Amino acid sequence: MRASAIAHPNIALIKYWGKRETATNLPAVGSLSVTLGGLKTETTVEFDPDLSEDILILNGQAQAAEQGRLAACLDALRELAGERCRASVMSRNDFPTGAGLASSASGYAALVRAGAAALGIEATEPRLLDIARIGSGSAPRSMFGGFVLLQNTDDGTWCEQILAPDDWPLGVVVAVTSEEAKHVTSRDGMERSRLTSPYYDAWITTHAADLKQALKIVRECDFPALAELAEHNCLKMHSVMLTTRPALMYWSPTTLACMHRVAEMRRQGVPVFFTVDAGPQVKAICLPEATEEVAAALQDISGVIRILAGGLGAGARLIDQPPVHASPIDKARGAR
Ligand code: 2P0
Repeated sequence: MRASAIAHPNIALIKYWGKRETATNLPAVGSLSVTLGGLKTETTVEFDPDLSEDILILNGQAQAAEQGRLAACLDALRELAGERCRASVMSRNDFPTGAGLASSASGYAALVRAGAAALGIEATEPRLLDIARIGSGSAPRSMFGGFVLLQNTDDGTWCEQILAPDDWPLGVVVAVTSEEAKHVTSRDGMERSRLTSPYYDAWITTHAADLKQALKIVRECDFPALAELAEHNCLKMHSVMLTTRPALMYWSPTTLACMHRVAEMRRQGVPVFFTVDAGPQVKAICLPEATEEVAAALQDISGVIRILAGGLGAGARLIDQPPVHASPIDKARGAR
């Protein structure tokens, strides 16, 4: 009852911010993302009759604060499989955690993929997408590769791949401007925005048009149109964040410098646009031939700690060998 999986984080070009139901973590709006091949989470899940509680070790550290979301996800998997054993989850990210790089999306996608396999649940079981969403609203998107749509349905959500990574190859350059975990989680920030931002209703009511237009643009592989729309949607989300009380100011001065540099490059004809999530990192999306030039330009900006670059990646998948973790069970027991 053990399996390992890899998943990549994803970056939304049309963003999700706000929930229509908190108990089941249903988003208020749909979203469209790209899966990032350059960053990864590797996770081993083992169900063990000797464990008395579920345990998560992330990057070598026990994660007690994550217990609620973790147990909720694992409970849903256990219910699906008719299993009762608790599980140890050993996970590792090769990029900063909880800093606006969607580590919870890749984390819960890898957990669900590995956990389902460990319990003998088919990878095609559609309820796995809902289970991933319990862990993180953006996690179902990391179950797929390339361009991914997560849309609302009458009673839930549906997630599907729109284009495979090779259908429209793009480069993604991440400028890391801080490796600290953010002060306000996305989950808390979204709720605060819903309750206090005067722009929240406008965000919700204008969102469906953005998503519809983005789908058309992506299917036509129209880069200039995608650049304009994705930056608009990103800045609209940040307008909601900035007008939340207390304000959610996820940008640093370096974030803003990177955004200006990307805008300047586009004016000069480089096919690139920016997007920024609930954190200070800047993601520059470009045509593959511009990747090196974009990476070099952002690397030059004072305050940029490092550059992570890659292309679009595949969806969550099993790996044969568990990542190099210490014995999961021994370590988990030691951490309790
Ligand atoms: C997104 N973000 O669409 C948006 C843009 C952050 C800004 O999805 O509460 O960590 O677990 O559903 O998935 C981050 O949200 O939050 C997110 P929960 P999650 O990528």
